[in-house]
Amino acid sequence: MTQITAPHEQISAEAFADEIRDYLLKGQGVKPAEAKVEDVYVAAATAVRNHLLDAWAKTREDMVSGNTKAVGYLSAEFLMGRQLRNALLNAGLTEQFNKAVAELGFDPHDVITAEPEPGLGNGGLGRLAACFIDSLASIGVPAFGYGIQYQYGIFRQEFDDKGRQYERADYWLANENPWGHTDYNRDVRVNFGGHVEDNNGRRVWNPDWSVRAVPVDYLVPGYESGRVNTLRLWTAKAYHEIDLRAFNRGEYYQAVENQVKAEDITKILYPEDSTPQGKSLRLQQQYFFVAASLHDAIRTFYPGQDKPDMATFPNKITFQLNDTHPVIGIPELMRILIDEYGYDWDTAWDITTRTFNYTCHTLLPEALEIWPARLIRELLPRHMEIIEQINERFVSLLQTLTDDSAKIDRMRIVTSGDDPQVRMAYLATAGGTHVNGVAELHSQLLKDVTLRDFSDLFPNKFTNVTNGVTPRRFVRLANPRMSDLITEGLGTDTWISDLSKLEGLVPLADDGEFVHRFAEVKRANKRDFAGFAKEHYGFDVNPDTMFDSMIKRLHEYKRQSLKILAVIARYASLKSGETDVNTFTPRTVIFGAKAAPGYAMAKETIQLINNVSRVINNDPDIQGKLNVLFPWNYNIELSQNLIPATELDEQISQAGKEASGTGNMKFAINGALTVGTLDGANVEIRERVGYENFFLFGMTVDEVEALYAEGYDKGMSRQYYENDPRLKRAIDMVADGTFSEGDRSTYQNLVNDWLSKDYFMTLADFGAYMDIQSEIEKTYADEKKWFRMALLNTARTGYFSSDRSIEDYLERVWMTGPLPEDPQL
Ligand code: 26M
Repeated sequence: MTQITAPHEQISAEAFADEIRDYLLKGQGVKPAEAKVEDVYVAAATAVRNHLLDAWAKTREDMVSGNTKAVGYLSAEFLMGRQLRNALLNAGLTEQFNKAVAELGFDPHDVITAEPEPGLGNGGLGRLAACFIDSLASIGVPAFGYGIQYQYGIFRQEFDDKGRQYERADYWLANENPWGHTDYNRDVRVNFGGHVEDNNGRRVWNPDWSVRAVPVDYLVPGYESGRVNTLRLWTAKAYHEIDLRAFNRGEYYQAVENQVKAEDITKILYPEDSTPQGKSLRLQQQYFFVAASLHDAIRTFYPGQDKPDMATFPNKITFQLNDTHPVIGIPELMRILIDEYGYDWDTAWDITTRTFNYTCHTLLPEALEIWPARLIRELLPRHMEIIEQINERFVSLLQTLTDDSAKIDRMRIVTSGDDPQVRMAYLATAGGTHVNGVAELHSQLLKDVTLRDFSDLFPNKFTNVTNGVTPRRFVRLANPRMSDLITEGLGTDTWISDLSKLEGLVPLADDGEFVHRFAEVKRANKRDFAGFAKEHYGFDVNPDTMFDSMIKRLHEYKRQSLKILAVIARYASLKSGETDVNTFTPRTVIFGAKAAPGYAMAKETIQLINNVSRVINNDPDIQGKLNVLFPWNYNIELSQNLIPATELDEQISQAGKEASGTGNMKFAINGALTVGTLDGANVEIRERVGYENFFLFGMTVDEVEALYAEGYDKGMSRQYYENDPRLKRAIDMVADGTFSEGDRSTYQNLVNDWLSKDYFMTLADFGAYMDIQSEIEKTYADEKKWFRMALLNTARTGYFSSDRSIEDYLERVWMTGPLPEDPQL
C-alpha cells in the first residue's frame, strides 16, 4: 500500500492543527479564536492540498519523462461533489483532521459541510467522469481530466407553493475556492470566427476574435497509489478587458463588451441533458475547452519544441471523448497537424484517428448532437472545411466497401441538402479508433440500431465498457458503518481498492448473526437519513418504514410517472379499504430529480409528485403508513446520504432507453434491492446478484419493439386505462383535481399524453409494476430473507467499481496502464 503522504511525511494531529493555524493566519488573516467554520474549511483544505503537492509534481514528471501513454479524458462535465473528505481519505489524513479540528474547537462535520458542492455536471455522464478520474489516479494511470470551470453549475432547484420547480443560479464560486489553482502562466489562445484564405495552396485561417483560456488545476489524489493526477478545468478571460476609446466616449457597455463576450463562454453549464439546443454559445464552449486541452497536451509532451514529431503523439496520450461534446477535437487536431505543423492529410488523419476514442451515452435519437454546418462555418470556418473534407473522403471510402448507395447516404457525416447538418456521433465514429457503449445491452443496441451501418462496415471499432462507480466516495465515505462491517467480515480493508473482494462476503449471507448486523447498519443509516431530512428539509421521516428511492434526472423515458401512478393507486386502495391500513407495509417513497428548465412534461411531473406528496402525507386516513418525500435540489451530497439508507431502489425505465445507469450500481453495492426493468446495466446487475435477488418486471426490448409495431403510441394506451381499474382510478384522480385543489387543467398535458400517446409505455407496464410491488411487500415482511438478499447484492456487485471500468478501458481501448511504481514511495 502506497500512501500519497509517504510514511516519513505522516504527521500527528498536533502538527496538522499547527498547519491549520498557520494557514488561518497566513491565508485568512485570522487567529483560531476569531475563525469562522468557513475559515477553518479553507485552511484545512489548503493544508491537505499542500500535502499532495510533492506527489502531484512527481506524477507529472514521471508521466512526461517515462514511456507510459497517458489518458486525456475530455468531458464537458465533471460532477465532482465536495472534495475535502475525499482528499483526506486519499491522503491518509482523516484521523489527524478530526482531532486537529476538534482541538481548534470545531466540529469536523461542520467543517466538511462548509464546502460548497461543485455541481459542474447534469447527471450520470458528469458523475461518471468524476468517478473515472478517481479510479485513474487510484490505479496509478497518468491521466488528465480536461473540462470547463463553469462559473455557474447545475441550477439550484426549488419548489414554489404550487409544487412547481423553479431554478436559481448556482454561484458556487462566491467564496474562496481552495482546491482550484488558477495557473495564469499557462494560458492558451483560442480563436474564433473570421475566414480562410488560400496562400499558395495552403489554407490560412484568419480568425477575428480570440479568447484567453486560463487553466484552473484541481488535484486528483489516488487512493493508496501514491499518485496525484490533474483535473484541468479551463476558464475564459478577455485579452483586452476594457476598450479605453469607447470608455472615454462614455460608451461604458461597449467598453467592456469584449470582456463580457469572452467570459460568457464559461459562464454557465447548459442544464439540458437530453435534447441539445444547437446554440452558438454551446459550440463555443465545446471548442474552447477542447482546443485549449489539445494545445496543452502538445506542449506538455513536447516541451519547448517548435516542430514536434507529432507521429509519436498517439503514443504519448490517448483522448477519450466523453460523448460527442468534445468531438470538435477531431477537426482541431487535423487543423493543427496540417496547418500548423505541415503534415499531409493522410499522415494527419492517421495520427488523429489513433489519438481519439469515443464513448456514446445514449440511445435516444433526439439526444444525438447535430450541428448546422452554417453555424460551425460562422464560428470555425477552417474546421468546417476540414469536416467537409473528412466527409468527402469518408464517402469515398464507403464506396469502396459497399454498393449500397442508400446506406452510404445514411452514413454521411455532413448531410446533403441546402441546410447541411454535421452529425457529431458519426464524426466521432469515423475519426477515432474505438466506439464504446456503457453497458452490455447498450453496446449491443448501438451496434444493432443507433450505429448499425457503421458496425456493419467497421465491426472492429465497436466494444463495450460497462460503467462503474468509485467505492471510495460511494461506499467508504458515504457508508462508513457498512464499510466497517465489510472490513470486519473480510478481515481486511483491501476491498476499497479491489471491490471484487466483496465476493468474500457471500458465505456470510448464511451467517444469521452477520446478516442481522448488516440489517442493523441499514437501520442506523435510515435513522441518520431521518435526521438529515429533518435538518435540511424539515421533513418528518419515520425510520420504521421501507425506504423506497428513485433518484435521477426527471425524464419521460425514466418513468417517474410510473412510480407516482403506482403510489396514487396504492393510496386509492388504502382510502377505499381494499388495502388494509393496519396490515400494509409502511413505506416512505423518496424522489430526487431535476427537470431541464424548458422540459414542460418533466416539470408537470415534478408538480404532480409534490402535490401527491402534500395530499397523501396530510391524509389522516393513511396514518403515516404511506409517505412521499421530494427533497429539492438533488445533488451529490443528498445521494451520499440517501443511498446508504435506501432499501428499495427504483430503476424502471422503458427497456432499451437507459444506456446504463450508475445509481443502480451505487444502490446495489450499498445493500438496496432493485426493482427494475431489463434495461441498461440492470441486466448485468441482475445476472450478478442472482435472479432471485432482483425484482424484475416489465416488457423487454423486443416486446417494446413489437408493441410499437402494433402502433402503441398511436392511441393504444387507452385500452390499458380502460382495462385496469387500478390504473383508471389513479389517472382519473390526476385528471379530476385531487392533486390540484380541484383544478382540472393542471395536469392536462400529462393526462392527455398518457391516454393518447404514452410513447414510453408507462401504462403498458403498469400492471406488471403493481404486481411486483406486492411481491416486494411480501418479501420485506420476512426480514431475514430481505437482508440476506441485500447482503448478496453487496457481495456480488464488486464488478461495478469504476476501477474495473478503467481496467477495461486500459485493455480494450487505451492500450496503456499504470506508471511504474515509484521506488521512493
Ligand atoms: C448536450 C448538448 C448540449 C447541452 C447538453 C448536452 C448534454 C449534457 C449531458 C447531453 C447529455 C448529457 O448527459 C447525458 C447522460 O448523463 N447520460 C447518462 O450517462 C450515464 C453514464 O454513462 C448513463 O449511466 C445513463 O444511462 C445516461 O443516461
